[in-house]
Order: sequence, then C-alpha cells, then structure tokens
Amino acid sequence: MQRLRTFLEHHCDNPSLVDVIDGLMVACKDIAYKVQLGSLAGVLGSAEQENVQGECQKKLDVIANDLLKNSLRAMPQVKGLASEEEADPVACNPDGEFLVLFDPLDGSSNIDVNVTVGTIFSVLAARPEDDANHESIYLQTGERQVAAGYVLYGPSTLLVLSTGNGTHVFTFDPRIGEFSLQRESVKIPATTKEFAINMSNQRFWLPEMQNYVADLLRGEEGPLEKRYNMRWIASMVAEIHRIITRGGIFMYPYDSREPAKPGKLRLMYEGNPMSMLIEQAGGKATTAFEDIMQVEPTSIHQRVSVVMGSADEVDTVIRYHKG
Ligand code: AHM
Ligand code: MG
Repeated sequence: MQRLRTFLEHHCDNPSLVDVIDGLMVACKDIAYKVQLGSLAGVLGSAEQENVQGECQKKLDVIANDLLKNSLRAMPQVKGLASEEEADPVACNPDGEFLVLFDPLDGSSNIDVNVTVGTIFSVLAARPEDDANHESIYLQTGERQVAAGYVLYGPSTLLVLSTGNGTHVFTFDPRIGEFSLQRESVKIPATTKEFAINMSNQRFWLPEMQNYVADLLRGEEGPLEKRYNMRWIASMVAEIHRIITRGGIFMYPYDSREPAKPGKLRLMYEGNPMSMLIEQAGGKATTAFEDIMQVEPTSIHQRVSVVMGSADEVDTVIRYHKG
C-alpha cells in the first residue's frame, strides 16, 4: 500500500506543500490519539470558555487547536495560520509560502457522545510581501486554494485530501503510524436518494428551500419522483465523508434567525475546503445562488450557506432557487 508521503511526492509538484501536509498530519495523529483515549486522557467535557464566535469550547477544541498551531508555527513553509478557535490570524514564519486555515475539531458537540469528529483544513498561497498578521491576505476565494482536506476521527482515522488533482482517501495505520492510500480519485455519484439537513430549522429557511425539502419528503408522489432517506449526524466531516463514499446532499442553508450570518458554517474553515474536496470528486457546492468557491470573503470568520454533494441533486436545489 502506498504511503501518503510517497503518493504526494508523485502527485504534487511543490515539495514545500508536501512538507506542510506532513506537518499537519503530525498534529492530526496526536489529535486522533487523544480522541481515542477520551476520558482516559481527561480530554472530554467543556473547557469552560467561549471562542470568538461566542460558542462554548470543549477541552478537545482547545487541545486540537494548540496542537495544530504549534506544529504549523514550527514549519518554515508556513507564513501564517487562521483558526475557527482564534480571534485573529497568527503570523508564523516570514519566508513561508503558505497560509493554513483550519477548523481544529469539527462536530465537537459530538465529542462527549463518542461520535465521529474531524479536523478540516485549507491551504492558500502567500506572497513574499504579505504580512501574515493582516486578515486581508487570508481573504482569498476558495478557487485559490492549493490544497484542502479533512482528517476524520471515527472507527478508523482517515485523511481525505486534494491538491487540485482529484480527491484521495488515506487510512491511518496505527501499527506503523502512517497514512496509506485507500482510494485514489474518488467519484461522487451524480444522483442520490439521500439528504442531510437539520430539519428542526425548517421554519427559518427561505421559502425556496422549504419547497425543495417538502418535495423530498413527498417521495415518489412528489415532483422529484423518488423515495428519499434522511441522515443527520451533526458533524459536517462525517456527513461529507458519507457523501464522498456513496453520494448524497448536505445542506446548512440560509435561515432567517440572523440574516447577517448566512447559515451556520464558516466559509474559510468549512465551506471552501469541503467544496474543493467535493468538486474535485465530481460533485457540486453552492450557496444555492452562487458557487461557494467564488464567494468573495470579507472577513475571516464569515458564515456561508452550504449546499453540496451529488451534482444532479445540487442542480435541483439551484433550480428551486431560480424559480
Ligand atoms: P462546529 O465547527 O462548532 O463543530 O460546528 C459545525 C457543526 C457541523 O459539523 C455540523 O454540520 C453542524 O455544526 C451541526 O449543527 P446543528 O447543531 O444545528 O445540528
Ligand atoms: Mg466546524
């Protein structure tokens, strides 16, 4: 089985980027180990503090953030980093070529119930003259990502990665401490009968989204003429991994609770990297009105409406919003 490093040396023409991904994996292996030990390592429960978004942090949110930050700061290739758990970007090494943005532990409301969580990351290029303390240099569209990925801490620990040349799945082998290639260039089926959305928010959605989901629920008797099944894990990494594996559609759409925050998920740490992985696997990713990776970011922690997965089903959602 091909090891991650060997695979990247053949598929990625920038050796510095290979080093950055290696550095990220050093931290992620440590996070995987701590997630696995759970209460034995004393890492479950609340950190009794809030992050910049006003959300209560779990102990593991803080631990995962620190591990990633320490690993990336030590890398000469990394110019700066931005994290969902940090108020401001952190400058690393002035000569670095890359900016790394990450959600250290996505789905962290699931940690205490032993359900799959993960680390999501996005890598952008930096220019020599950029000042990594300045938020503006991180505000690049998703189309400019040079790499994106997530590490899933589930029954197995997996890495799903794209450097712009397909989406590839690697499994962590704890016997040798390495990720090995499991599936190269995965392809998401274009059609699906499986959708994922938090139905309890239904009354807050735009009327177009309400109509679409109502038609999903009507099954064979509705205009979509299919019997759909629903899944909701409340862990985006786990939902996206299901879609990467067997297709489906995942939505966290606009809602009326806080119009200034279009949706719950963050563009830079969740929307963009997941969109790159989905699109590199033949799927689609939209806000329902425009491609997520074309959204011009205006602030590092901004939120975005998310609809992504099997291409034909995403097109159907877009059609409902055009109507
Ligand atoms: P987090 O990054 O703070 O964990 O929040 C993001 C998570 C996603 O993983 C998941 O899709 C969503 O929040 C679940 O939200 P809800 O609690 O509305 O089901
Ligand atoms: Mg998250």
